Amino acid sequence: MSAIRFNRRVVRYFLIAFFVVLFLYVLMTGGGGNSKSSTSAIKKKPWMTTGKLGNFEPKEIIEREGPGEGGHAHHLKPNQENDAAASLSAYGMNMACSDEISLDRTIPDLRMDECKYWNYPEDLPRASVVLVFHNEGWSTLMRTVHSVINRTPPQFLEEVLLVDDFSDKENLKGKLETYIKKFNGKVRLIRNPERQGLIRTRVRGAEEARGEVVIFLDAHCEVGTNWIPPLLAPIYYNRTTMTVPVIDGIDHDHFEYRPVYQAGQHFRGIFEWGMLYKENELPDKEVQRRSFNSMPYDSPTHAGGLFAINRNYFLQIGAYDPGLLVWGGENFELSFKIWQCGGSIQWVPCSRVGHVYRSFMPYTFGKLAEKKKGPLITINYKRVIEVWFDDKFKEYFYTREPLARYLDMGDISEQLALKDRLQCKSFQWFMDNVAYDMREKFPELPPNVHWGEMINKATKECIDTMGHAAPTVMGMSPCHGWGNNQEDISDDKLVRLNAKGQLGVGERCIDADRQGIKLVFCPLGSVEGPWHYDEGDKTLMHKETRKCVALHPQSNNLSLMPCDPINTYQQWVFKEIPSPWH
Ligand code: UD2
Ligand code: MN
Repeated sequence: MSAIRFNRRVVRYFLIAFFVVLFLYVLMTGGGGNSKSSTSAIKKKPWMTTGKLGNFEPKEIIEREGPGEGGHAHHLKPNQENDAAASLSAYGMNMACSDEISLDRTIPDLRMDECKYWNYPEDLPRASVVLVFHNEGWSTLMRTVHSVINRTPPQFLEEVLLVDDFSDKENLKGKLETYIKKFNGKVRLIRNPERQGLIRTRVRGAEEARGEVVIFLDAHCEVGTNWIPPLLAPIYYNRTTMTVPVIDGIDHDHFEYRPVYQAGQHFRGIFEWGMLYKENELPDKEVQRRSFNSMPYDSPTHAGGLFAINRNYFLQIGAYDPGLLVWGGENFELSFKIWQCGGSIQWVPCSRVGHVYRSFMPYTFGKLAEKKKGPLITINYKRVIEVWFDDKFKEYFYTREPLARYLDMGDISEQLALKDRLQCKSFQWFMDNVAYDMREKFPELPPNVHWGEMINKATKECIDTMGHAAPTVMGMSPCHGWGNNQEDISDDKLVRLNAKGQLGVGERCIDADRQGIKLVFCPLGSVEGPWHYDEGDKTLMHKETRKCVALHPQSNNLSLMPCDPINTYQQWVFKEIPSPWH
């Protein structure tokens, strides 16, 4: 009996010891427990072989002669000026010029030198490159496709998926179907039966894609040397990481390919409180976190157009809010959602993609916009902030865009339920841990003391930017001038005076110098302003010079004059603008 019991005890001790050792082994090799990347231990991290080219670097550098080759500017002949002007106004880019440049043109390798020596695992996930388009020009669309086919190792490219958002241009119909046959199935085309806008069209692209990863690009891009392995690698280690290439600029007039940032300088995506996309230099903390300056780094937001994400993860987190319409704000929705719900966004310096920034938006928002009262992009912003911001931060948005309070954003209960279900963190957490560098540039906003039109007592006219961009002098015009431009509610006459004496119009500020009263860039990182408004006298005094804003009766010009509180040309009243969208 006792011998058997003794043996059992030995076996039991042996088993316990065995499991303890096994547990420690698993713990030490990182094979378990870490929910972020449960298999990271067996996945080899990218490795640097200084002096020896990385495993996916092209073996030879291709050089070609011809218009636009090497990413050089291509200038048309003087007798082509009409074609150039016509295409510029139809597409927001000079298609006449683009049409003369090869679809296979070469572009310069603008990566940091270090990038050439990184090696990546051979078993990275395969990607569907998804291009959504609405009435894009043929040659810029196809140059995007060609550049992807030419510069992506085939083993990583599942397909290029073209998603036509109900274009009506003739050459995007049958001709396109015929043309893509030459890619032997690598390029696939699907079409929306109705205009859906870029946001919903991208979601459809993700749903239809066959790759493990989807990479979205605008339909007027050119991908750079060895662009794909560095984008795929972070996702391979962690499926909740979304990656973003560094975007270079392609000139919309002559198609020169050039960097947007100075060599070796890193920026990351943030935003200002009116939800305009902004960038900030990479904070020291992030620089120091990495052993090489060419390594990916965390970014709070992204510009929107170009990124890679695990397809299932994207769909699991609800892709984009289906209530967002056509264009704008989706980049913030995805950024906040990813960070607040446990994922991350990394910008990847070794992956570069060029994008044609258009001179203006050549398309309208179609039927989807007609159903809406008010500016559609601001409605999108309102949805995004109402879902993802904490109450305190929502106020900053409404301080910066007072008219947004009146907008009907539709039903957001599904989005709030999703946020709950995914147990997402607060916006305060996001600001403290991810976008902690934002307050350097865009500090929290003090409330408006007044907002609306700023009316002169003598002439009953209103102060106005006159449609000019800063820096410019402010002018005067008849009041009630808002609402001409439905796309943009930061109206030229919508002025805000904050509790610290800052006078704002949209994202700009009003200041004064010898030349007059001016619209200027607001000082970065400050909400303090130069003004003191006297509630009794209705004068607006420039604190530094102690002079007052005065309207000149003859010229109708604005300038600083010695204060004269009984002079009605120096008296100003603010009148809130009632909802323009009943
Ligand atoms: C930026 C983004 C863009 C998108 C947008 C905000 C970059 C480089 N670009 O504007 O990707 O995030 O901000 O929403 O970050 N399109 C459609 N249907 C439409 C309208 C557009 O399919 O109804 C396509 C269009 O053909 C293009 C893509 O969507 O391929 C992006 O549109 P864009 O190039 O006009 O946007 P962009 O670069 O001004
Ligand atoms: Mn674009």
